[in-house]
Amino acid sequence: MKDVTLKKKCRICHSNNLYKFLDLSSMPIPNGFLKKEKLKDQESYYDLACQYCIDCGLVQLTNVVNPEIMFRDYLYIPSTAKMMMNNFSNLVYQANRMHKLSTSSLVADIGSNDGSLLRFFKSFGAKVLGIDPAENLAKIANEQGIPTEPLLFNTKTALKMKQKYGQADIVTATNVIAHIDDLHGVWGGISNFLAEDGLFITEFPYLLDLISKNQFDTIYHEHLSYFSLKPWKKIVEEYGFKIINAERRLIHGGSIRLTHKRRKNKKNKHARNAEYLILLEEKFGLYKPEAFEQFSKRVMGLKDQLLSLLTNLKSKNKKIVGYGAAAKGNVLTNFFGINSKILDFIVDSTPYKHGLFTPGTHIPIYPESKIEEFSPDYLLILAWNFADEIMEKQKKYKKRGGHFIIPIPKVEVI
Ligand code: DWN
Repeated sequence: MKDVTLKKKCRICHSNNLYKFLDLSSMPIPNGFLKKEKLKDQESYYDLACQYCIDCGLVQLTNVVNPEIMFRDYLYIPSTAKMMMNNFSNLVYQANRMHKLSTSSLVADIGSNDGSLLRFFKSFGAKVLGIDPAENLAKIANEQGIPTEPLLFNTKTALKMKQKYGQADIVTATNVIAHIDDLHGVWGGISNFLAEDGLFITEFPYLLDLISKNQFDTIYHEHLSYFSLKPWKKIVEEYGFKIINAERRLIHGGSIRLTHKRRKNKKNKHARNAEYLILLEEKFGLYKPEAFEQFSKRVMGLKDQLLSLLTNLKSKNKKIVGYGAAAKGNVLTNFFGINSKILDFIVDSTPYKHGLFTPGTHIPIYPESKIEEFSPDYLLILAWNFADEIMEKQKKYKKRGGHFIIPIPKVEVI
């Protein structure tokens, strides 16, 4: 596969009736953190822009970057943020309530990363199987007792898993379905691999939250699709499933968790809460191009506001540090042109990111403890989805007269 290919057809309905909006210009892949010795090397930049399918409503990127480039050696692991861990345990508790887990149950997680979610399922006694293309993460998961196959999940690899492990009682996929180009291949795989009465539970950032809360920085090369329920329902029905529960979650700025079962016949209805959310999407105007035009305008407004605030602070010799070396933060800093002239450095709780530099903007990343030593005047919270937890953690900094800047959904100084 080439490094990047143009997406000319909708990945759900195959229509070519696509409407482009929000061009975020060309930028490096969002988790492409750099070692110091690599800063002088040429970085690969790829266009980042969105398009909306006029026929089914799916929002997707105009380009697909080769997954081998982004995921074969993947640096992102779910942060150990309390909110993240609570969300995982809540998902497992709900799954167990809907489909009693026992020692004979097999739970498979697509995009299992380092096995964080499966560890919760394992505590319920279930057999677990991770499926993730990142060989570096599969190795960590296997060493920690979470059997993991370093594979991209699709119809072919799903058949291999079924032959090797039998059918799964529960298949989960959190923050991964949006990363996969071959959506029909995933659904084909789920149809093969999931037991007749099995549950498929997926969770991904929700387009209604993204658009209504100006979360443009969650648009990046890893996220190929931005789901709302109307287009999602279409592919669910095509593979003979129905949504038995649809629930909005706070994680990652606003996600949606969908639980699916096979439907007995075409008359089977989706859960009322799924149909209700579709009404909400239509009421918001999510299936009219105007919603995306207004969204693009709001993003440009955010850019002006944040840049004038930061420039003004720098003109007064204020020290500003970024908080959270997040993929979304790399989109915001690259698109807004915020580099180490504005942010002295970024702090992050993830050990492997320490000593690395952000892709494109080359801002150094340090442990959170550097805040005490450097005592910046402002902390720009790039991981705004964890702002409450971060501000709680940095109470002392605030007491010392420090300020926080939260860029999304609006520029706010606290
Ligand atoms: O889909 C994806 C989303 C769900 O997560 C992945 N493809 C990539 C990733 O995006 P992200 O990097 O924006 O994810 P996070 O988990 O929102 O990033 C948070 C960052 O903030 C982490 O690097 C950890 C850091 N952090 C911190 O430094 N101190 C987080 C907390 C809570 C803290 O207290």
